[in-house]
Amino acid sequence: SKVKIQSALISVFHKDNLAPIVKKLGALGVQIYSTGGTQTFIEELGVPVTAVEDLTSYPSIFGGRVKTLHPKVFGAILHRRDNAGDLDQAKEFEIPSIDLVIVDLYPFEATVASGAPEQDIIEKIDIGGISLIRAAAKNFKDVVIVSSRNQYPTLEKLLEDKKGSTDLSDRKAFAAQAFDVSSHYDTAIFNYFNQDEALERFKVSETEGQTLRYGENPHQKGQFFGPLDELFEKLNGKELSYNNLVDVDAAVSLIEEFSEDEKAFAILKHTNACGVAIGDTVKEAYLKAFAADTVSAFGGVLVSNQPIDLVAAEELNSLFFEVLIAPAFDADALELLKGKKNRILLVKKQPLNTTKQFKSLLNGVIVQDRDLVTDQISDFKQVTKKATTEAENLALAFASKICKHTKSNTVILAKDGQMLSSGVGQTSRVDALKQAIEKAKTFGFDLNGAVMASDAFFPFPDCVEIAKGEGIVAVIQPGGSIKDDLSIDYCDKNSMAMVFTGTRHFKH
Ligand code: 93A
Repeated sequence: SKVKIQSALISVFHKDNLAPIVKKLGALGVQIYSTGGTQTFIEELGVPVTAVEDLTSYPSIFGGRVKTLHPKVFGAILHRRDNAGDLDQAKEFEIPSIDLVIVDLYPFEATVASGAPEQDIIEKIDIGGISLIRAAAKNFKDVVIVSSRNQYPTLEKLLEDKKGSTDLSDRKAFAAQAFDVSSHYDTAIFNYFNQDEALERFKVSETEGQTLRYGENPHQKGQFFGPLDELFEKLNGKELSYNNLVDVDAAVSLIEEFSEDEKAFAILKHTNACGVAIGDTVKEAYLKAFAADTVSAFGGVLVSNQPIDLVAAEELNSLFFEVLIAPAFDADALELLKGKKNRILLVKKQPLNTTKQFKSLLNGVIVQDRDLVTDQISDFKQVTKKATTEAENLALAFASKICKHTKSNTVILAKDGQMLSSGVGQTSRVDALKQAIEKAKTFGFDLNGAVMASDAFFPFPDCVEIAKGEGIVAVIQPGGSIKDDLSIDYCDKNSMAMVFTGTRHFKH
């Protein structure tokens, strides 16, 4: 079952890294057939090559759509070398043998990703190349199929080690990869054609949506469906991107937790707050929010529930941020902030009054009620011997509001009206707490007298133990673990106070 490569068909879109292989084949005396651009490339290397047109006695037609699609080419690949009937027919129709096929397909996926128009994308559906791959892989008993540039190093080594001879196991391994390449290629084409159907499933049409510059990443297309103009007036800045919209939603949802008599300010990155504070003025609230994480704030989405005045704007102006949302901007503040033309300034005109949330997953959608529960001090259930003080209650209620809008698992550390730090999106509650402690220290906070909020119950007493070690005095959590008692006992023995809310605020 050894096959000595005596002839090859090479048809590749990308010519890079092909030269060493062509030279090796040339040196081994392999007869090379090739298509248009590849043929020119091989000729330029000074290696003898036969045009596939000379084999088929047919030119490349229809703008290259039909180049290799011909019985002489496919017969040369597909006839069974150990079948007398096949060999007779090959002779009768003057069909040679091709023992090696090297193909690099038209770059369909890259063309889709580039945002090219439909006609260009359709032209990049490779027909001849994919057929050559399938044919050669089917006949792996007699033919070697190299179906991607990634396989050049393997082929090179084979040519070197075995001097053009191949074993059945080599050819079968190449065939397996060939079907991997062809199935991946066809899946990409299917996905492209299935886009409309996917939209239909969600009852939206691409023409109705607002086209975004791109989706979450530049290679993803994106659209927004919704009444953006009803919610916001844009006073300045570039167009809102997909990620901006996601962050603006998170920012607005968080700030709506605060009543108008609390001057609140929040800074968000990737939907999580890296700073939240209430202050006597907007400027003070901003500075307290910024202090919690002066590094993450760079490029953030900022939000306040107060009009932005000039003194606040003067502070804000020195920060590079993407978006600032507020109920109003004083004229002088606006003029200053408009100094940077990309900076997005949004006036929030009305509350988010939807009560439902949608998320696409598993080819479907899940719908749920929005989490509209804000933990109220009047509902706190004191579970420890030591009761929380009034000041602690305010800090706990404040921290709990942030918890609710932060990716799970989360732990928020706060003091007075300032978030000191957060642990965000961790796979364990202990990790969330450890991250929060580490961050608070990085930004120079003393956790003595601080409070801790957790979005879900403590399954073990480890969190309160660690918190105690840092000087945390009061804790808010929903409660409901079968081991609640362990956390409560620990607090009782260590003069910590804890309240239960009965409401979990997971955010996945
Ligand atoms: O348009 S095609 O589907 N029709 C064909 O018959 C055909 N044969 C090879 N595209 C075809 N190819 C592809 O042409 C190969 O897969 C390769 O990507 C490309 C190489 O063209 P050239 O050698 O002219 O640069």
